[in-house]
Amino acid sequence: MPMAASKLAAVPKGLGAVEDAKNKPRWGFVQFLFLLSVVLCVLLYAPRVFVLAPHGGIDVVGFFTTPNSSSKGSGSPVLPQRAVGSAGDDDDDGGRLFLDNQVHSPCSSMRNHTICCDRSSVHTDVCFMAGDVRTDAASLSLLLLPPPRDHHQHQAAPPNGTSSTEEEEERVRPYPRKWESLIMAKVPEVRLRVARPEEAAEHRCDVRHDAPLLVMSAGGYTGNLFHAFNDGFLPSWLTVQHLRRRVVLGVLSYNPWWAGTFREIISGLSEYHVVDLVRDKRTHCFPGAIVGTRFHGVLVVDPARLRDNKTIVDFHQLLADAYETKANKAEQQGTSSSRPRPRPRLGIVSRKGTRVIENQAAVARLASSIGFDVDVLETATGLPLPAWYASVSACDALVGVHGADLTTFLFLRPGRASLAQIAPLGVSAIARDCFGGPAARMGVAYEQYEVGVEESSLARRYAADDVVVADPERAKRDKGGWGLVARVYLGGQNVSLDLGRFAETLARLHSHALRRRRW
Ligand SMILES: *[C@@H]1O[C@H](CO)[C@@H](O)[C@H](O)[C@H]1NC(C)=O
Ligand SMILES: *[C@@H]1O[C@H](CO)[C@@H](O)[C@H](O)[C@H]1NC(C)=O
Ligand SMILES: *[C@@H]1O[C@H](CO)[C@@H](O)[C@H](O)[C@H]1NC(C)=O
Ligand SMILES: *[C@@H]1O[C@H](CO)[C@@H](O)[C@H](O)[C@H]1NC(C)=O
Ligand SMILES: CC(=O)N[C@H]1CO[C@H](CO)[C@@H](O)[C@@H]1O
Repeated sequence: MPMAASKLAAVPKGLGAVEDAKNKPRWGFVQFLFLLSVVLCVLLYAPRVFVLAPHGGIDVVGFFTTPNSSSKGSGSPVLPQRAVGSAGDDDDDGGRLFLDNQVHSPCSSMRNHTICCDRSSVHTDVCFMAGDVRTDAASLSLLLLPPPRDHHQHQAAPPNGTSSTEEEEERVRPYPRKWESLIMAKVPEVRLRVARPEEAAEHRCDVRHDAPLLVMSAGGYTGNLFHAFNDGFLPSWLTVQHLRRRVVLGVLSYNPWWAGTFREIISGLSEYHVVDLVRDKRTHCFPGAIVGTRFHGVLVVDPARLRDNKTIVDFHQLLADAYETKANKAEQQGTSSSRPRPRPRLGIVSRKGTRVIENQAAVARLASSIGFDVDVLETATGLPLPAWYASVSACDALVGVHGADLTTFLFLRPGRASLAQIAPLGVSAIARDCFGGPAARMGVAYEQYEVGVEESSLARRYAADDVVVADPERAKRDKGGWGLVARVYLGGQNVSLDLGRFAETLARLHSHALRRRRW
């Protein structure tokens, strides 16, 4: 049910997080503002499935992936790869490892047989282990075994980041919402330490992997589509895309729902079977490990922070590669030659319960009269993601009221498609931050349709001079703050669009589609 509308019932959890933060004096004002803008996405997309109770008995679940699909230069069986620029010029035991793809990270030049943690981000902690890494399921630990004695030499600590000695243990909760203590408390803590040489005997490898491990969480708010991407897959991709699928996903809060719903994306990140780190009691051995994921902002990829300058368009390409079957590729090519030019296609994201477009049928007829083929995409039907991908990627334009389902803008074709987000009263800024900016950065033409008082169902409930409808910004400041947003603006508002005004938006989307079509 990934597309399901957010459930109001779960909202108080997110709210609690905000109010906690507000009452604690240790939070500075700037941090508070920052929290407001980001925490709101939690309010909006309060999860439908918090952490699914997994059905027992599954140790390791395999995903079929195409063999040999990742390009690989050398014949070396072992990743991490050496850093491209320095390969060969540093041929000793402590050659540079390329686990960390982030520029200016204290860990980007870490040496073999060390642990390095980058805790500099307010969003996330990420630790790296280079060398002989072994799992210890009983203590949810990763052990770094020291190198064989004849190679042993003193390893210099990397600049900045912390480097463990044998006495220290690093602890990480691998989920990029470090600032939000309520949800972080539900993410298991993974322990990392350097083992003593004699411990090797108690931790013999049951399963040897020739690719490094990424420890990530399938829990947190992942039951909700926005969070599945914003907190889960996009951060994971940021962290390991440079390894080109030669990375093993070690998953916490593993559950079959997650594995099934996101099967294709999981295969796009890794060519190996997923390891359920909590339930799989075997000792797995890796040539390195990354614990935790990077975070660049709400649905943001910052190319300047990645050594290979990747962008959100590259993430879109992962989705396209994951979901585009040969059949629908052929079909898309077929349209150009064999059929008459079709009308541009408009998808209307259709919610249930709240933030409903009450005159949706009239809007669909209007769009058709303007020249679109209209596809109404119902969000509450439990349609699998590949089917969503097929529908949305076929659209030249997408319209919908603000909500987690609009995360599917990631499926639109960059450089060609457009998105018009309908922002109900009181959620204009949230709409822009959560999807508007991200869509524009992906090369999707973006327009935000601000709902007027007369188009909002709140006009039926509040007098025209009531501050709730007359001045939502002031109402949020003066009356009930974010509780008001969750209860009234998000949870208690439908819209009925002014067809005259919305026609102008549709006309712009239509002419954009005509300008961008290839044939
Ligand atoms: C995959 O690679 C192996 C060795 O690199 C090779 O023997 C095998 O034929 C390849 N399989 C495919 C399907 O290309
Ligand atoms: C790191 O050390 C291990 C164990 O000594 C060795 O097998 C591996 O090749 C080293 N990795 C690199 C990239 O040098
Ligand atoms: C990334 O961008 C920087 C600065 O524009 C450039 O110097 C570098 O060559 C680029 N790297 C790659 C892999 O494209
Ligand atoms: C919004 O529309 C839905 C579906 O028609 C309805 O169930 C709900 O009560 C409406 N909400 C408001 C606040 O009018
Ligand atoms: C945060 C921090 O400690 N930054 C230091 C990282 O290392 C460089 C030099 O290696 C210092 O200049 C920074 O102050």
